[in-house]
Amino acid sequence: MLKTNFLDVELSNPLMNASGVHCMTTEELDELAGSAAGAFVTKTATRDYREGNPEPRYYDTALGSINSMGLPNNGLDYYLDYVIKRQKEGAKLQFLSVTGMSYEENISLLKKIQESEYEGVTEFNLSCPNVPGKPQIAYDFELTEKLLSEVFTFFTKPIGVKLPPYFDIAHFDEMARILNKFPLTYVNSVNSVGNGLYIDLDKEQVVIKPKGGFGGLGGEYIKPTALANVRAFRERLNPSIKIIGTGGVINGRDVFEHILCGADLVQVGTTLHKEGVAVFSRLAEELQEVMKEKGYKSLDDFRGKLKVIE
Ligand code: RRO
Repeated sequence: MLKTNFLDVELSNPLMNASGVHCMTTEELDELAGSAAGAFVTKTATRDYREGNPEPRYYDTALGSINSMGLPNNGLDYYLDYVIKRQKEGAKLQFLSVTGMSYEENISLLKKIQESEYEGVTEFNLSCPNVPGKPQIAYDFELTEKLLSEVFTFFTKPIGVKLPPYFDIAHFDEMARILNKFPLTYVNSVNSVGNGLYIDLDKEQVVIKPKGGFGGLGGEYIKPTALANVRAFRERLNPSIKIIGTGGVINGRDVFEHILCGADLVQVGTTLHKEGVAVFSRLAEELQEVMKEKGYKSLDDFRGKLKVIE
């Protein structure tokens, strides 16, 4: 009932982790691979190991989460070795997330992947909100176009981009116009809503240490923004570009809504962090329940079929 195809690989369901959550170490990745998730993505890797920002740097709130991890990761080689090893063991579809600390690093990371044995998907993260002094790439439209133009002179493997949320119709139009120029496998909307501020009222204090408490928001706060981005890009992107919907998935109805807006796959961040990998079987069951109630037999029966009021 929940089966779905991505790059001609049949997945048991459309659920994945969102990059950053439960995917930093091979132990965590093994747990994802052994979970009910249809696929998984690795923590965004830079060229070198990074310690990340000082702790506390992730905080669960009643309605979601705020984080300023600052790209802690074990370096590209660690994750590339992991996915290549699994590929040799027969893994069919994996997602490797990367971002560079500079323009040149972005190019060299992707060249390394291109030249490697890795045959899976690359998720190019253009939207980390938490590295002090480094603006989110995809809020700079000119830079995004220049970077992707160079990437596609040499990169021929499947690749998608992870985008930040946009909040203006003109920005949906302009980013979609740029993305439609390239043979992207998919677009993933959205990364966390950047630079929110959560306050502990008793202490009259912020809850995370980096950047004076500013951090990316996830969870319930961001579902309407995530759905708007999925819907807006589905309406604007070439049909060949798939969409991964990320943001505000707490239950099976949220997964249904992402798919109704046009998502091919749906990622879970904050709720995975709160519940662990058992979240995937719960969400799969809940999604099936919603579909049963509505009389839908497959995801294609309702994907992208959101109605508007005429
Ligand atoms: O590591 C992080 O601080 C982080 C990243 Br790279 C990202 O893309 N999104 C996010 O919320 N945190």
